Amino acid sequence: MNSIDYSLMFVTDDSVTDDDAFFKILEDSLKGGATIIQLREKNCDTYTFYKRALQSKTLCHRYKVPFIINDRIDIALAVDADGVHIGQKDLPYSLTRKLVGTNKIVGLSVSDRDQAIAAEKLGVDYIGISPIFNTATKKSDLATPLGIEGLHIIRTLFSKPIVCIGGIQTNNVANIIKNGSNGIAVISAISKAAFPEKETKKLKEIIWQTGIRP
Ligand code: TZP
Ligand code: MG
Repeated sequence: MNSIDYSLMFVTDDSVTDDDAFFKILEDSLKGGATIIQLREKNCDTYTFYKRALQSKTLCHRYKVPFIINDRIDIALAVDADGVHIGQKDLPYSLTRKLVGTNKIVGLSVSDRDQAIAAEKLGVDYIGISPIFNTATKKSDLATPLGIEGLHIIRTLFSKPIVCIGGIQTNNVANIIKNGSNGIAVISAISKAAFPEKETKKLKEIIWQTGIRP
């Protein structure tokens, strides 16, 4: 999929179990200018995931924002999402691509240089540097943070868009963008903000000021 704006990805917060609160935050992020949405659910049953995916996709498309699904290719196919984001322990990229077809976005998390080299060879649409900084949001299976130094190295190895995730807030966005990332992916910066729409606008303004102009 071409010409996707990866500059501000909001990854939904699965700790928000109340649907009204969940969709209010999602819509606030869209009003604030999130450029792509990733639905991430680690704990709910398939039916609940599917229902959230359907409603989220409708909302995202109302704002003309692409909508992708974390991990679950079956759910992405079921709701005809715009793509999927997979990790190193999900179905392999080649199989994922075969299942979703050539017109969907497929992003892959990478946690070290070898994974970035492999992602370049595979031709994934974008990579998520995971994590760039430490975070309390993802408690299990979190690799060592790559930091700005790791971002520098990976930038030389991967030619397509890079999105960093983990511990990103308004105070460290500019540094990430200046050092070669094409965007940021955040959960708590938006979902835990007192005013998610306002916070999204702040993040967007910093990204804009730092130089990403889609
Ligand atoms: N993958 C790596 S870090 C992370 C995920 C899903 C959590 C990011 O959450 P936050 O709140 O933006 O640090
Ligand atoms: Mg995964």
